[in-house]
Amino acid sequence: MFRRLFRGNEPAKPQEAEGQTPAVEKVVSPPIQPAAPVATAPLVREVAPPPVVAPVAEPEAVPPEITYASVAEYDAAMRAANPEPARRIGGLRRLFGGEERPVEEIQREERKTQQAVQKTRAGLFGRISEMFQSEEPITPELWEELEELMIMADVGVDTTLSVIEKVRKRVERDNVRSARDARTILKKELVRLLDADTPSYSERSTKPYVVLVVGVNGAGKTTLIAKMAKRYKVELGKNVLLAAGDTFRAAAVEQLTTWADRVGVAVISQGQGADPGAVAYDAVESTYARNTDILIIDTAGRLQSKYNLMQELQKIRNIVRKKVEWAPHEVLLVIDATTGQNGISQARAFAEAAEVTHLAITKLDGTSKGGIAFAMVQEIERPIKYIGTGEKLDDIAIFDPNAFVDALFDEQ
Ligand SMILES: Nc1nc2c(ncn2[C@@H]2O[C@H](COP(=O)(O)OP(=O)(O)OP(=O)(O)O)[C@@H](O)[C@H]2O)c(=O)[nH]1
Ligand SMILES: [Mg+2]
Repeated sequence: MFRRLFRGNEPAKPQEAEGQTPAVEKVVSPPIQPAAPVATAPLVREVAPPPVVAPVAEPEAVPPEITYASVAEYDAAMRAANPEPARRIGGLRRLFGGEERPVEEIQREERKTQQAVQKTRAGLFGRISEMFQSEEPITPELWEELEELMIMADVGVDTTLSVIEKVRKRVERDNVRSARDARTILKKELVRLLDADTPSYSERSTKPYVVLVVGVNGAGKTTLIAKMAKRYKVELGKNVLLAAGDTFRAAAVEQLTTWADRVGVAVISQGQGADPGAVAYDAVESTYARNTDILIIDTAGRLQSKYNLMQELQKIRNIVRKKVEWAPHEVLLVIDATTGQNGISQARAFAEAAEVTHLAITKLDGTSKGGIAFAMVQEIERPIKYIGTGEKLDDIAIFDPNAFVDALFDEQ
């Protein structure tokens, strides 16, 4: 935030624009606080450009003329000056993590969502959508059939019953006659099911933003990490670092490294059998030297017992938090949509072991039972952040409840 002092000589570097301390300073002395202000000179800056003494001496004593080039820059400086507390958000259509996203990005992801739920739409939800297009009056059979289809689509019995109950009540209260007129009410209730609160930090301005990825083996964690890395790097222009915290499975490190090479991001690893905590430590340490914006930590899906799992995830968490305030900012629980209701108890075990903040549902492209998304949010009480829409690097979409329900009902 003292960048203004240096103005005119040197354009703000990107990391400074984000309100971050320059990399060099971080490498040398992450734990050291800047020395007390030298009350003297307003002319702190060296004559020569090299930043030898630079950041230590520039504080508040100097004229408060703010020369930010733009509002965005000012915002970034303010954010840096006031590290943001955990925020709770939920249900905002165009916002995720409190951040607005470009319209093209949203549209692109809505198309991917459409594709991902193709099978679900062609099957169970397509049938529901058809039923609720009819101009015929609502009958008790309509509700029965809806119940059956939703349960078949993996929405889960309890969730299905409670949704139908709510829709029925609204329909009665508002004196809705035809199934077609009840369609909007049903869709609204379904969107509401996908709404859950979570502590949330800005992935665009928190640095480093640390993501811990957990979930049962084979759920699609490593693949999702590669997809996320690409999105962060290409779409958000972030400097991404991966940590190979799955030291349990033989080929896990190679798999992550291969993906990382393809995306063009760095990996911190120590090989199979290493202590995942040590890998996490190394990784967080090197975020300073590498000027990392986003650190994503892979973890093992398979551990001998829930106790081990809990120990291991807790350990990684503590190590990360010691180095970076509020980290991990995101604990992403990856769930394979094709495992259906069986996946729920596994997901629950992970949610208990790690303090999960968001869900990712993978392989939605491979199931006609996309209703699992509703069941998972209800069960884990966390929002879905990503969906996996295929096996390729670009097969990822930021989840949007409205877009998802629209896609299930074949509406855009
Ligand atoms: N169709 C489809 N396949 C996916 C998707 N995500 C992952 N896969 C596939 O699922 C398989 C397992 O993915 P991984 O990323 O290795 O899963 P993991 O959770 O890291 O597994 P472990 O490392 O064993 O714990 C791979 O064959 C992936 O290609 C998806 O969104 N759609
Ligand atoms: Mg893996």
